[in-house]
Amino acid sequence: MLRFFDPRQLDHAPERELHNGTWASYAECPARAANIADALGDLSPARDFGMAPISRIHDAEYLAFLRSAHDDWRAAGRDGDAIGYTWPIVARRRIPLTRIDARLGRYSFDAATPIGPGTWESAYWSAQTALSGLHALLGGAQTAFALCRPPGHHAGADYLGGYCYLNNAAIAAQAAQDAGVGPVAILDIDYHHGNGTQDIFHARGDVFFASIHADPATDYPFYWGHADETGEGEGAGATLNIPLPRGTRVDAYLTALDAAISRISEWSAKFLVVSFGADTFSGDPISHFAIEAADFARIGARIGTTGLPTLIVMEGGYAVGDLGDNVARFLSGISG
Ligand code: Q9C
Ligand code: ZN
Repeated sequence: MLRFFDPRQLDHAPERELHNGTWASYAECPARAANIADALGDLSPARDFGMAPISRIHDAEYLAFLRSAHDDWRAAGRDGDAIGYTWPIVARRRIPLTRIDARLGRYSFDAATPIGPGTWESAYWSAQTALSGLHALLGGAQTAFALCRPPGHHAGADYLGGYCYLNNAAIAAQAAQDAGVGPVAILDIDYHHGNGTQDIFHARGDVFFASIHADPATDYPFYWGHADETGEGEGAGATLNIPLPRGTRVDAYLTALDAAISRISEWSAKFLVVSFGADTFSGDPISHFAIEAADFARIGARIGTTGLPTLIVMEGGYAVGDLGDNVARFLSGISG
């Protein structure tokens, strides 16, 4: 299977995050991608498809904010990574936001997602890596793996959060749709609900979004991912959420996966984007499912049975030493 990666994705290296009320070292670290890259080997570099496909998903003002946020932070006399502290939940008005702190709040939904000097560059190349995987599929490949980092599925059209800045899977899905290979379905199997992807496509009937994730009653991102979120307007019925309890093991997981896959084929998808998080792993330090290393091959194999051209986009997974092995098992399962 062709696999894509750009070393500029390693420039993003936040020092710390606010975790359960205390500062912790940043879980979404460059070593994650390095571990996967080492395990897979033979990575193709990303090509530069420019800003146009990113602008198909993200709001222009958000992109301008993200690009300059760290410079603006420095200009305000701050050190370290930029992070917000005030969120406009009761006042999302269109007013000039002169302070960088105001913009950080306006364009984010959590305090887990700092912006450092290398963040834009890494997020940009992470998106280009996803687009490079798509390009291989448009050229006739059956599957491709995009080693995206930072991840993307928590980022919405105009907000960052959950270690995510640009929604790589959504950008690639839109580009696939624009290239005429759709209808596209996105299957999100990260431990956490893909709220950004869901928001982007929630009112659209042309892209199906299915997610299997930890129940938001107990787990981040809390406010999205409940089973009754099924899409709205033209997108009514084109969103499927399957929340699962903490402690879920592979048998229950595969039952949920089969349900998601049959909905995707009933919907007559012609192209699949998989948002793959290895944070469903039993050894993941911030997650609570009980998927074992060998299970990843079974999960991959089920996805392979769709027979659809499939782009796999890397999302989360924080057991750094096990990541490459888990990803390799998943990909070999897909390839059969
Ligand atoms: N105590 C992805 O897997 N955690 N993002 C916030 C909780 C954020 C996970 C701190 C988890 C985000 C792509
Ligand atoms: Zn996750």
